[in-house]
This record gives sequence, C-alpha cells and structure tokens, in this order.
Amino acid sequence: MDNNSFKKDVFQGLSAEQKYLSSKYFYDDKGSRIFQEIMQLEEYYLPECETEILVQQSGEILRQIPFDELDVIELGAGDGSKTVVFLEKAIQMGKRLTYVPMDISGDILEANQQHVKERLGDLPVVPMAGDYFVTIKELKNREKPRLVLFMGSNIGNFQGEKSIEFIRFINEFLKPGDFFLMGVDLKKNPHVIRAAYNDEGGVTKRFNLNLLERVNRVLGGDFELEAFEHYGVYNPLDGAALSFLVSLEDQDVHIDGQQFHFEKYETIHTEISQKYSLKELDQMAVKTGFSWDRHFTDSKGYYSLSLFRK
Ligand code: AVI
Repeated sequence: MDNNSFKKDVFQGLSAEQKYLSSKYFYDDKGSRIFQEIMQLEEYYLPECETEILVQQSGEILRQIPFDELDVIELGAGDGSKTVVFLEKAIQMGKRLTYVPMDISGDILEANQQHVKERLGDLPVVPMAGDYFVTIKELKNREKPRLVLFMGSNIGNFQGEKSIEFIRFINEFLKPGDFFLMGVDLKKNPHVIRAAYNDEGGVTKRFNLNLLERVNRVLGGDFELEAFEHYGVYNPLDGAALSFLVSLEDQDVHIDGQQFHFEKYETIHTEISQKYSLKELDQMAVKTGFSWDRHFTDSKGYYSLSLFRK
C-alpha cells in the first residue's frame, strides 16, 4: 500500500464533519493477523457457517453449473484453505477446472498455491497478484465458461451503492450463462450480530484500534490508543453493523505536522458490515443484471452462498 494515498485518505477522513477511516486499511500485517484471530472466535460465526455450506452443499451448488470445463476465478482468495473443499468436489464430479486465485498480496497467493498443490496435486492454477479491478481485465479473452467466487461476506464491507456497482462490474465481466457465487451474511437475531462485532475477549477492539496504531507507525501520528474505545452497533432497520472508534477525551492528534481535533465522545466511523435478507439478495441479482439466482444456506440460516447466473 503506498503511503501517500494512505496519508491522503487519512487526512480526508479525519477532516470530515463525521470523521471516518476506510476499513480497507485494517489489513496490514498486524491487522491481518488479528483478523485471523477474529475468524477463530466463538462469537464470530461467519467462517463456520460458510465452511458448513461448502462441506455439505458444494455438490448441489456445482450441479447448477452445467459446464464440464470451467475457469474458477476467486476474488480476494487469501490462502484458499476453504475453497479447496469446493474445488475438490468439482474435480470429483469430473469437471476440468482452471483455478485463478486473485489477491492483493503476492505472499498469500504463494501460500494458496502450496495449499492447492498439497490437496489437489496437478490442478492448473493461475495466481494473479494485484488489485482485482485491474487484473480481472487480463482474463477477458479466455474462452472457457466462468465462475467468479467472492466469499467471506466481503460484499458486506462495501458502503451503500458500492456493493451494487461491484456486482455490476462482475456481471459485465461475465458472458451469458456464466456464474457468480458470493458469501453473504444474513439478517438474523440482532443479539447474535452485535456479539460478533463485540467479542468478550476484545479481539475486535484490538482490530479496530490497530487502524490508529497503523497511522502512528506509518505516518508518524501521535494517537494515544488508551484515549479511544471500540464501539460496535447493529441496526436491524437497515441491516448495517457499524464500527466506530470513540474519543474518550477532548484531545488533539498530530499526523505529519497536521493537527486534528477530537471533541469528547466524537467518533471515527471505521467499518460497515452489511447484512442482507434472501429477498434483498434476489432483488440485488435482478438489479445487477443477472437472470437467475439460488441461495444455499447453513443449518442455522445465518449465512448464504448465493449463486447468480448471467
Ligand atoms: C472481512 N469482513 C467480511 C469482516 C466483517 O465481518 O465485516 C471484517 C470484520 N470486522 C470486524 N470483524 C470482522
């Protein structure tokens, strides 16, 4: 991540009437490690639900996709540990796959390749490091049918209409008959959602505060971390789980010669994790140009792998 655009974004966010910092900046090395801890938390139910669906329903999902040959293109693929289950099932069913994992981090893609090699031997893998908005265009001329994967409820972190714009972008990349499979966290008992973003052990708090630590580390800021608190809230009216950092004092913070004032209890908005209903997902499919969709949910009905066909 280049420090100039980080600095520009931080200055812009902290100068706004409602202060904000983009959640994309959570994921430096330390933040990525804390996120791995979050994924292990009792309260953070999402990964377990997604894995359950992949283990139990990959066959059924793949039966909807009538192609013997397929490019499986995964956006934000990470280490691929969950996807392997899906790929393995596809191979067992006799599909001839090429797996194209995309991620901003080249290091994680190496781990991904290793993982896939151990489990699936000679499956052709074409890793692509970089921003997938850019790299995906390099695949335009490939002829095989496509299945794009976007797992982990990452769609929830897009602000407002940005989620629709993103899915439209995927739709435009696909050819008629191609598929898009997306992991989505569903609306449910608000207590369950609230707890997922306010774990007892304070891991989510560390995750959120690491943003300020990163500003201190990379941009030479002087945030006092003890003077800020994590606040996570879920609003059932619009399905948005929001995270904030709350200034516990009237205070000034300096970053590279620039001063930012915080009133006592002023907040910095740091993340949205949007939750959807299945009905909203149906509407989303239509709105973004897909002609068919079907949802595969876990046994508790907490989470969906939603399959859209162009
Ligand atoms: C990566 N993303 C889907 C997570 C989420 O649930 O929105 C990030 C996260 N933030 C706090 N806990 C987890």
